Amino acid sequence: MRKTIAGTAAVSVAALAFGPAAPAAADSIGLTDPQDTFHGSDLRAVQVKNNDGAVVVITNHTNLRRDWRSGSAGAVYIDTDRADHGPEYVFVGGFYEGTDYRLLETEGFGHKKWGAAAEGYHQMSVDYAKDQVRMRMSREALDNPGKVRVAVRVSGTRSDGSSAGLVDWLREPHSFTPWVARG
Ligand SMILES: [Ca+2]
Ligand SMILES: [Ca+2]
Repeated sequence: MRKTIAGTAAVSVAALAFGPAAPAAADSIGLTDPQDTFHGSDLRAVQVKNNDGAVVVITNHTNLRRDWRSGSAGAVYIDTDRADHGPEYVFVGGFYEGTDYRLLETEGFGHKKWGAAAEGYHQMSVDYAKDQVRMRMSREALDNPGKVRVAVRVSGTRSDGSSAGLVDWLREPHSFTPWVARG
């Protein structure tokens, strides 16, 4: 399956325009993901912004629904420390109406590795018209990271209640985006 890295192209153009003074790495990156299923949770794109005030992760989907029966949910694993193997945080949330979200510390992938709640501002919002989920974390909540990268897993439930085949990772399971430098 073909993947594109929109952020890389944008940075190359910026580097040409501004010469050696331009930053070596992007402070935001966008990756697309193919349509793997027709379920509303299906992941189509991920954007990561490593801003001065906050880290923002925006995911786009096929057709998000308010209905709880969609079962749509996501886990964004955040790697903030190269020296410590795997992700240090996970932002988990339901994408249907009435669900909650949490930012947790984690020792790796999978809910058995999830730990205590992270301390600091974080917020999630779902835009059903845009099929978009926006997760925002303060730098303090992530222990003031430099570069960050994320791995994204979404899932859903079929109308018959089963969820077989409805897990969709950005690229491959447990694979991270490139590192995104602090802006
Ligand atoms: Ca997909
Ligand atoms: Ca790490």
